[in-house]
Amino acid sequence: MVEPVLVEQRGAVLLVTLNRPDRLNAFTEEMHLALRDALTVAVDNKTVRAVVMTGAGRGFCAGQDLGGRDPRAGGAPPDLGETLGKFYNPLIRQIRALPLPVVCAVNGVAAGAGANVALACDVVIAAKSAKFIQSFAKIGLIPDAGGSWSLTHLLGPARAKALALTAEPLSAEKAADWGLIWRSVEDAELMDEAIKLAEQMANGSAGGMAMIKEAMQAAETQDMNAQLDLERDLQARAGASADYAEGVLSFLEKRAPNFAERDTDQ
Ligand code: T3D
Repeated sequence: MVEPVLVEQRGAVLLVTLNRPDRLNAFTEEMHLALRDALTVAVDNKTVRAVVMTGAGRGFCAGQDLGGRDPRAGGAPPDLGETLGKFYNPLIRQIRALPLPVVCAVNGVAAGAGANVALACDVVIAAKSAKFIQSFAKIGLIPDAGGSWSLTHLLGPARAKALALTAEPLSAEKAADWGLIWRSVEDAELMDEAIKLAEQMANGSAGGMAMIKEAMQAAETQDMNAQLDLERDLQARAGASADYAEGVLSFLEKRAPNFAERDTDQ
């Protein structure tokens, strides 16, 4: 059987590849479960300090596999609320709760829920040939997998609504110009750049990275007062850590820091 998700550890980076290239890596139940397992491995294996997610073949992910949604098969319409509740929502929550940086290397078209899974990752880097498409309007659906939230927060309502209502493809370069993603790079450089970024973060303090992610995500919804309190609490924890002492010492001694291994609670 062909594995729907490939997992390879490269040093401290876990490379997770959606692997249904003939369907542009569209999601099936099996692929959801395999991806869930891969991300669980990333948390459980303390030698992993960053994740890179990408797609096999010419696409990143075309969202839900519509082959399994053929109305000609007859019967009652599928309960899409159930699919979201069982698979997409837990996936988006899992990515955001991961105490590790997740880099998404968007290697080609990212459509429907595929686009929004990419946008849920911490740092999104895309090949210049890649496109982001909120395909939902073409089939009578609404942006899911967190898309209505991510687009609105990252772009503001004007651009978010237009992308959702028109389903117009957004090029990687424009996505970067608009602040939807971190940056776009030449196709041939994508994986090297994504791995380099992940290694850079993997070489940082694991506890620090987890707390940065927590703080930045909290800022998406909290007001300034609440955020100031959170910064105080997280910084108190960070300041008491061995990694902070090592970071300062390495600066003073003009050498690279040697940060601790990931704790069992990270
Ligand atoms: O549970 C639920 O259903 C709720 C959750 C919903 C979440 C969603 O994601 S709904 C949105 C689903 N996705 C889409 O509507 C996108 C459908 N795909 C496309 O519009 C186009 O394929 C693309 C714009 C993504 C790419 O176009 P293009 O011209 O580069 O490629 P293509 O020729 O259309 O696709 C290549 C093959 O992949 C093709 O198969 P073939 O003809 O070679 O045998 C195509 O049918 C297949 N494919 C692409 N997307 C899907 C797919 N097969 C199944 N499901 C897909 N989503």
